[in-house]
Amino acid sequence: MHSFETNKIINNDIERTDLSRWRLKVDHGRQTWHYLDDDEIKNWPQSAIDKYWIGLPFTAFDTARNGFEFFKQLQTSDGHWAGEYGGPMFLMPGLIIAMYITHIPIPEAWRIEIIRYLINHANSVDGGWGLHIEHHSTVFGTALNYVVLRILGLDPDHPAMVKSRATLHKLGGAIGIPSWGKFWLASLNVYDWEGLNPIPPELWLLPSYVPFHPSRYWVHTRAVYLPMGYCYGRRLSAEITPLIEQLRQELYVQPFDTINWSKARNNIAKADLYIPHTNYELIKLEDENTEYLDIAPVNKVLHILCTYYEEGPDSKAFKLSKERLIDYMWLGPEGMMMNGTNGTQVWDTALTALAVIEAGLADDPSNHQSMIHALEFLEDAQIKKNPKDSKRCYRDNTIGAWGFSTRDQGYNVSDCSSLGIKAVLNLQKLSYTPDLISKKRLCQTIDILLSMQNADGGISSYELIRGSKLMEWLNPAEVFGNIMIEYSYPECTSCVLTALNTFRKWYPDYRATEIEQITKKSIQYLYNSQDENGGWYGYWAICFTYAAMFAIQCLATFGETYENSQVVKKGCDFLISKQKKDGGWGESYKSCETGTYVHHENSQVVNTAWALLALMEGKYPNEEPIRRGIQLLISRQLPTGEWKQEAIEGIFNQNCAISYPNYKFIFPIWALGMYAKIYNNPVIF
Ligand code: LAN
Repeated sequence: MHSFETNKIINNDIERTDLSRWRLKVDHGRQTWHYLDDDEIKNWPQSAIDKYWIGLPFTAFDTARNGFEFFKQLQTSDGHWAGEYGGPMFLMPGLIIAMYITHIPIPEAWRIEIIRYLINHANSVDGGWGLHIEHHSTVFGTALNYVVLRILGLDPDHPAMVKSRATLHKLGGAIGIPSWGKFWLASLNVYDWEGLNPIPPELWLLPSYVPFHPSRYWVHTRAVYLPMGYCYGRRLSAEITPLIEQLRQELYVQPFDTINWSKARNNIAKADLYIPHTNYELIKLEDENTEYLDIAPVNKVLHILCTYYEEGPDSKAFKLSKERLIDYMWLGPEGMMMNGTNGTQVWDTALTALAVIEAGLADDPSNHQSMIHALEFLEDAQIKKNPKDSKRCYRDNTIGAWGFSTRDQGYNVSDCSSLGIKAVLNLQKLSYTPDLISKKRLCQTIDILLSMQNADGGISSYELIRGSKLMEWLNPAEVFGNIMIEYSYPECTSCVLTALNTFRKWYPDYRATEIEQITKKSIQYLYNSQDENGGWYGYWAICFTYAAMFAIQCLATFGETYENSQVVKKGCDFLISKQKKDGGWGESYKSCETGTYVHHENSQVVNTAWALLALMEGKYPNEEPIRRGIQLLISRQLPTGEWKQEAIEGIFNQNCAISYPNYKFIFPIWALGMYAKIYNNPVIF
């Protein structure tokens, strides 16, 4: 926010009053200035108008309030914060290829906007695409998105196609595409099933105690390989059309008929063609348990294929499945994309509510309605049942949990349930909100959280760790790391611990001993997962600054601070050592790939806010570096209250970046508000 500037040099040596005590009173146009005493000041905050005319710079609190004034406008009519969740570049191809194969018409408006998106996101140097929007061109990204544009009607002579095809050919053509790409191209009949390593659906027939049974995979990996196995087992390929004939020529650097397919994979014993009946039964259960959304976009579009082949285009299941494709589509400034999930509704809304409350903005009457609305949304989004036939489809209980997006999607995520309950407890504590969620339903959330601790004391994302780390050797997806099983994550562990501790303060009688036991073990896990430099590797956003915020915030709720805890001290010192000259922090997604802190060339408001929150929660004793970070956040705010989009914020599976555009509002508001509280909201020059 910019302050009023005069053309006179103000002499700061001349005695002046405490300028923060002045207020302008207005009455039918009458304007009078008043100098308040200690009592009066409490009930009459200084307004933006007062500050502007006195020439006072704006404070951290003003900036937080200003930021929320803007962000509040983005709250939807059902109480949540919507948002784009793009970034990955391998989701849309599955959708468009599946629609093409199953003859689902692609709406004309989608067609135009998807083309616009893909062309806008082609890398400017070589016209190709990578795994995600900030990635260099790869065969995976380029071949698949090339196919999408061809299906959507771009001519092979279109300049964008000529350029991207040249890049693809430079990379050796589509022959060397990673396995998920081979799968999609084979389904489209422009790759031979011979060229794939087997994806045997028979694995599902093994007794589930077998150590490598698929039910022990990480839930997303399991969700992907179930329908892939089904299609692979039946070698299902699209009928040949003129477009497919052409693609067969365009995608490769040698004639299609001369390709030696079995050399294209690394020879593994051939699976037989028998499809266990149970395979499709599990596919159906996943559809029914998620209202046909499925856990994420990858298995969603695979299910479209399976349902089409198994039940036919006129079946009820195919119709229901089709209707939920639209849930994944999002229109952004550059065109239409496919989101990484069916949205970020619960996650962003819970975080926003916590930020607003902790920043002290929820008390402002102008924000009451917004907070009530957020509470109503979270009440509605809490999952109210367990999955049908949960044992049969290897699912855990979900009653009382929150997922990442919506209730329909229906998967519990440890940290989403944690933020959900924490936000609800804090919202329901406000003087003006109704108690929408009963103690019974809050206890159900706690039951879920208490069931999620792994043997190492940490907490995973969706389920307990079910298999051995050795299973990573079987990881067939070359583009992602650590996807075969669940792991304990510092962020998830911190969130669960913080939630349990918050709950315990309200309801000290419920499962107190177990909460105590779990807490002790989890704190130990957090200590153990800190690296020798003092950082925590963050798995779900970039990267060390993100995890430090969660870990230190969590330890702080147990009274650990810079002064009394070696762990917190090390964590804070680590962050301080990464502060940039301009007072901010900027971390690159390369941190996630390499496992060591990599600076982004510029400070980022999101990384800065995370680092500041960690330092303030940890009670870092020196205000100066914190104030410099706050100054950076203030200086990056536009007069509208907005912060501009900077680099991509999120990550998954160590390698794929994903956008969280609401973070640039949520975390700066949170950090600025916290600063104002701790340091009595000084004027920042
Ligand atoms: C997400 C998004 C949210 C994220 C957090 C809640 C932030 C995290 O703390 C726990 C894990 C979770 C829920 C998560 C897991 C993996 C997801 C669903 C994603 C990163 C979004 C997209 C990704 C999904 C697996 C994409 C499909 C790719 C595959 C490799 C199957």
